[in-house]
Amino acid sequence: MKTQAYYDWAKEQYEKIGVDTEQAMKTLEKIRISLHCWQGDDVVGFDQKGPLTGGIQATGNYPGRARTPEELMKDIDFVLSMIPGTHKLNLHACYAIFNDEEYVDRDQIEPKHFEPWVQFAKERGLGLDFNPTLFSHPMVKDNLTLSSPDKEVRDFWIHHVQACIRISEYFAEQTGEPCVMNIWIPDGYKDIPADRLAPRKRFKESLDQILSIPYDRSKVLVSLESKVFGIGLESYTVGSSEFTINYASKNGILPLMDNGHYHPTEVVSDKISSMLLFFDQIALHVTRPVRWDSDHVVLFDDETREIAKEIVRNDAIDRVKIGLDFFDASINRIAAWTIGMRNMQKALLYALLTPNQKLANLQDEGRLTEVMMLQEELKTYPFGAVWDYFCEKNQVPCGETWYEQVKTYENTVLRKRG
Ligand code: RNT
Ligand code: ZN
Repeated sequence: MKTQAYYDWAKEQYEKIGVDTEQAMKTLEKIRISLHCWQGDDVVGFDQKGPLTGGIQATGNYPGRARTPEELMKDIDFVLSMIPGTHKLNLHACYAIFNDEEYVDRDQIEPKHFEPWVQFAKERGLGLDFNPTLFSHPMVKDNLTLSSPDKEVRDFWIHHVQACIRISEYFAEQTGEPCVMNIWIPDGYKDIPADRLAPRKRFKESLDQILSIPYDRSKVLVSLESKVFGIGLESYTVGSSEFTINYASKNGILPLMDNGHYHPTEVVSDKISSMLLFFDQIALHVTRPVRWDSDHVVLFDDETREIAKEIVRNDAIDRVKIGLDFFDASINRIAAWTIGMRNMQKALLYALLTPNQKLANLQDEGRLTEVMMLQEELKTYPFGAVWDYFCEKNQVPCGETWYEQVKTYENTVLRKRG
């Protein structure tokens, strides 16, 4: 068989440089990536009808946006059928599922409002991650939530995030796997603020109050995501990088780095090693910023590969919680999800097929010409043959063959949606 023959040859090539392709695939099979539910419906959710706010934007109006939980679940199922391995599903609080009579506001949500998602996850062996939704809601006043000067606003959101901790704990209990619960707030100012300290102080106090409720820290891994700016929030964000790293470090929670949330020439790949020296566990949102925090689909590009290398060669696969965070409404959403997820896996496989120890030794011996030479030669190694074999082994489509199925799905399912 073609794939097998190519693989056998590729295996030999990698063996010559001391790389065990079998071991690489075994390791990759176990890496669970958190698939973000929000690519399927342009971050709208089911608990409100308003626009997406909070300084984030999904652009495009490609047909087929999932409008109901049933549609979103059907789409996710289809995506999962094209992705090797078993993963985690990342939900946002705004994806609560209400029967008409039982609608409650975000400060009142309970595990029961996510019961269909828990069933969905359990039936498929998926883990669950969670996010409080502090945007697209009337209680976001003047672009502020947990840092608002208005106590009523702060309290509403404190109760929301506390409710989310209880839901996350329920997810962990039901799935038997820890739930990463990521807090991101949109809070900030469009123009130069008069006071940078007070909002951050209020945010800090809100977080203290949130984390003061009892919960099992081995089940709920609370993370805090930083950001440098948002649309309409260009001059100042309350949850800056320094704020979140310091807060996470002092309070035993995880810092979360989104690679769209830094200045344009700053790269998350260079930050991971430093963070690993000071935190047991860290979390990532892998995305692709094009000129700004645009949340384009993740590609098999230099930075994604470099991020993957940092996770793999620092022996940090169990310590780095990988989640995807992009939302492109301008192309087929199923394809967007599939491309991004497969690319994250390809990047990890690429890292696993790198003779990392050999390269590190060359660096330590000062043989930097060889480091460059080998890193460049590796780029044309038969990586694709191993990836195809991995897909075949995991009974998912090889190469571009999956796209035919997506086209059929688009014609028979997506284009029928209003
Ligand atoms: C926004 C953050 C945040 C969101 C999701 C929907 O800039 O990246 O993670 O994208 O929570
Ligand atoms: Zn993010």
